Amino acid sequence: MTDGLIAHGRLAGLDEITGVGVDPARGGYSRHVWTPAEFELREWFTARGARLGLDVETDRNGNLWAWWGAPGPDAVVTGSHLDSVPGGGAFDGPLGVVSALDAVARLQATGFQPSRPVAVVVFAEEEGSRFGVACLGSRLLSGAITADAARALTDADGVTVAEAAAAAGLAPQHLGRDDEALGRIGLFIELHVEQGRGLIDLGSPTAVASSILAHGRWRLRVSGQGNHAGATGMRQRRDPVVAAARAVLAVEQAALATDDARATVGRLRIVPGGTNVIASEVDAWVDARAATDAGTRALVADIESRVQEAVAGSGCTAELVEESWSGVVEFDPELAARLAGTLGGVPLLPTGAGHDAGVLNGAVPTAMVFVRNPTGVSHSPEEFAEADDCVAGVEALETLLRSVL
Ligand code: HGY
Ligand code: MN
Ligand code: MN
Ligand code: MN
Repeated sequence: MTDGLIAHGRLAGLDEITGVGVDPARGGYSRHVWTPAEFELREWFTARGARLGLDVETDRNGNLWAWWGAPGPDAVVTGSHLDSVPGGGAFDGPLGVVSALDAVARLQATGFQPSRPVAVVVFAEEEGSRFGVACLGSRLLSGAITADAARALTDADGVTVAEAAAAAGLAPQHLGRDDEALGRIGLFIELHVEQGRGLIDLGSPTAVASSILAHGRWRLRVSGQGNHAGATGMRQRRDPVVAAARAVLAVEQAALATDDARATVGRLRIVPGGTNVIASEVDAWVDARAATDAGTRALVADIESRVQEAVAGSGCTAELVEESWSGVVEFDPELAARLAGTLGGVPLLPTGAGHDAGVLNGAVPTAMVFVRNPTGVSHSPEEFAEADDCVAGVEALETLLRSVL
């Protein structure tokens, strides 16, 4: 039964937001927390929830909760996020939110009466694209980041989380661990588009998550001497862009030398950034991931020493500072196996991508469902999921909700 689920060849909910946050310069979507595009998505979510008779509330950390029935303890919560990376795809985040709403709609359409409270959740700033720390909303909710640390984070324009939260109508002094909201979650199930090739290789439209790589973000600051591009001879320079280029190669070499490790520099900031100006400073952000916490720490230590070696003799200095950390996540194997069994024996699949479900895993029972991505590409406009697979995801979520409600 796909009635009403599909519009223009994709899930109707995704179709409704297809024009929101389009980024013509980068391609894809840029939907960053508490920006006009993201506010529009929040309004869309509230209206769509209202169409299903759900009461939508915003918690003190800016996460949205759409309640089917009265909010209460031991709730079954499902959902994901609506924000994106810069120039991201249409599915990472929104697929889980739309599928959750569709699964609730299908339960309602059959007259199903849940035995426990049900909520669809939208977590704020999952990508950390504006303030640098991924899963900020779920970290604040669960206390995985302190309120003080979160309030002080800044965006590229120097706006703090405290300022942006206040502008969004939140009380910045009330950001932080939310025992009331956390205490209501009896089970959280996040559906997400798969971000690699796992389900292509397995030949399955869906899977249940088994684990997430350890990962974190570090800021590498390379400092040199700003100067004139024409008046400064090549041997008189302390050019941090050249030193940073060598440092980026060192990051790659460290990851290549570690089994199953990944290290990425996807963002650079050159100060002051003029064509005829030798820069004074470069920030390069390093995303590093590996199979274990110790392996990831060792990878970062190796990156640090290779970077120092790479910049030695350049007249520049380099400093690596941790901005966020997520330890390896092992989802409850019994719960994962039970849910996979409920879905008729779908595979269990590890992932290298971080999720709010990973942050919440230590605090509440948590599971994830992945939907096949035929491109194997994510954090890019090429990210995709076939309509049939999206419907299979909604059906899987509906089946899981029925089995626990
Ligand atoms: O960066 C990540 O792993 C995730 O997609 N937020
Ligand atoms: Mn993502
Ligand atoms: Mn995501
Ligand atoms: Mn001049």
